[in-house]
Amino acid sequence: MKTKELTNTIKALFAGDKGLLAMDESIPTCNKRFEEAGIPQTIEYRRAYRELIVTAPNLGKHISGAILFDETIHQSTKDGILFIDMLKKQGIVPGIKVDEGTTDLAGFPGEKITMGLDGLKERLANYYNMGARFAKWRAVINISPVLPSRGCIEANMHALARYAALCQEAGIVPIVEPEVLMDGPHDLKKCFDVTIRVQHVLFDQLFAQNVNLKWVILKPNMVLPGLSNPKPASVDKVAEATVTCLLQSVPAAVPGVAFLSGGQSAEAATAHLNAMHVKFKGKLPWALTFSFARAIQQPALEIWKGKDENVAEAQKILVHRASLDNAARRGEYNPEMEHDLNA
Ligand code: 5MM
Repeated sequence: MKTKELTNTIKALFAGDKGLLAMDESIPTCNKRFEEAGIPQTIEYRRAYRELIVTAPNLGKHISGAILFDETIHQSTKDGILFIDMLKKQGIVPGIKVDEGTTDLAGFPGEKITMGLDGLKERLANYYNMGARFAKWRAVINISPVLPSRGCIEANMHALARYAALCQEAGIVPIVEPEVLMDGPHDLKKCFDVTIRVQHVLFDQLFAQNVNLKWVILKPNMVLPGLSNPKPASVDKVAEATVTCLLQSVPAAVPGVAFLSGGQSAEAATAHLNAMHVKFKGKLPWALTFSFARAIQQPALEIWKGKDENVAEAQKILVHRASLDNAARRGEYNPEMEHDLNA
């Protein structure tokens, strides 16, 4: 096993106050975001958008690793530089999403299973040769009055553990992402209960599959009330519930936790991460950072609108957003910093 390389990748990904940028939207998800922003949904617009991201000046000061999608990892800037090389130039470790999306889980109406284990060993070897040093696999868990089922949790966490074992064997650090979705009217306590249950099963499965936790990154949801719950939770309450949940389920051997944003606004995701650091400073056994997609990209995407003349401004917004998340990781974020583009 490439143990030294796995250790170096972990060190690079959690360096300083940096975090990860998830830019691994599949074609349908990227097209959906483009459609909402009035941007044409073509391969060239997707390439141009990813070029905007990887060439953003100073992105590497704030972002330690970027998760690419299969289409993106093969693409280049208009000057012919592979995105993966552009990221390396910025000092950003390239990563790759290797799951193949979700499908209905047979026997469990309303629940999903993530696909992609067939042929994964060979795909990982190819991605490693291309320069990817970490990977991501997302499992999706729904909450309803009767969900999630034990069958869904166990099947998905088993797949995550099989993926993680294959990654480590290939010299690639696995990000394991068990996402408990925000959809629904459930309250914060329900989200807490489901998230902790899912994570216990995940770590049990990782243990069963001989995955070494010192080379694993957990990408969890924050503990939040459902999107259609009329009672919002305060920033402090979310921070407290989320970290309490993690402290009760994530072994200290795990080097780092990097949150997904899950549909929160960029400001809310940053404020929640900040409150966790303020409240639990010096009390956490793992690094606690971000691996946001929408909460970093959305403001920039809305400025870009698919137009060349907006690229520089969109890049500025993108890098500023990442810098605010760095401040949150230090527990030094303040909403007033939102308006200071030089912060
Ligand atoms: C939950 O989605 C991940 C984090 O993104 P947010 O911060 O926006 O919640 C993200 O990495 C996601 O896995 C990718 O965008 C790919 O999603 P699809 O559905 O296209 O595979």
